[in-house]
Amino acid sequence: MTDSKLILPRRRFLRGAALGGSGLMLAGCDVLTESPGFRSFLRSGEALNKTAHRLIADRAALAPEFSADDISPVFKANGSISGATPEYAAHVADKFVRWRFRIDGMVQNPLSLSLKQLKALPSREQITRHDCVEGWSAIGKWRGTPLGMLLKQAGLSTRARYIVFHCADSFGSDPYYESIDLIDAFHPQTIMAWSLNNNLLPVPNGAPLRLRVERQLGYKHAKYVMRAEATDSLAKFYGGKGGYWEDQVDYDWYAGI
Ligand SMILES: Nc1nc2c(c(=O)[nH]1)N[C@H]1C(S)=C(S)[C@@H](COP(=O)(O)O)O[C@H]1N2
Ligand SMILES: [Mo]
Repeated sequence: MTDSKLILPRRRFLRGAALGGSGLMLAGCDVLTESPGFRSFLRSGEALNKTAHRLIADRAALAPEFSADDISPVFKANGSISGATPEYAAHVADKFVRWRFRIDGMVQNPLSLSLKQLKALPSREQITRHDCVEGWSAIGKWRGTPLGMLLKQAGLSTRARYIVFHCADSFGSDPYYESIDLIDAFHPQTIMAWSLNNNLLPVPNGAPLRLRVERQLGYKHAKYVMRAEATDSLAKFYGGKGGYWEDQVDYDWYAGI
């Protein structure tokens, strides 16, 4: 139950094609369709579209959800087990009453939300399996605010392409951070989770707020998220590869499962 089989993604080639040449619009060409050359071109266009549709549908598919009986008795904590800043320690001490989650960057109305405000918004609950590259899995019940809803409320710029999550913990001098694209940001199971197994998110699992991005591996699920920043480029953040482990040890930026 706790140790389900870990499936590592190796779909790099297909992923690269996912949002590529899908834009062929072939309509109303009665004369052209009579030429054999054009007909074979059309067929290849249709094939391309089919592949592209399948890949886009793949990114939109839901991760499996489980039942209450499947929940792991203990949800292991991994990586950092607390934030590292003095501010974070102060937030723990006063139970996060003065803490705010900021959404800024390429948005029209930056948001600053207390935990109470987040909890008052519509939320989604999901029982999902977390798969860590280190070879363990655990099933937990998460509740949180859909990220897409927050981004709509913030008036995400049409130029934004990624959401960067800034965390309160660090390894050495480098803070943990992660990023996802807008397909994942607006995926229905992508939530800013404030609850695990019916309790407020415990400190070891990322209190007060963490990302759940269920179609990707564990390291993408940023804990201790203080701020989400909309951006058009990942190059300007830290090592430029979109995440702490991506910068440090070349983990895939897209860690799809
Ligand atoms: N801020 C932050 N987020 C993080 C990590 C971390 O060290 N710091 N570790 C990642 C890894 S590798 C995993 S597997 C999960 C672990 O989440 P858990 O502690 O709730 O099990 O968080 C991810 N998010
Ligand atoms: Mo992990």
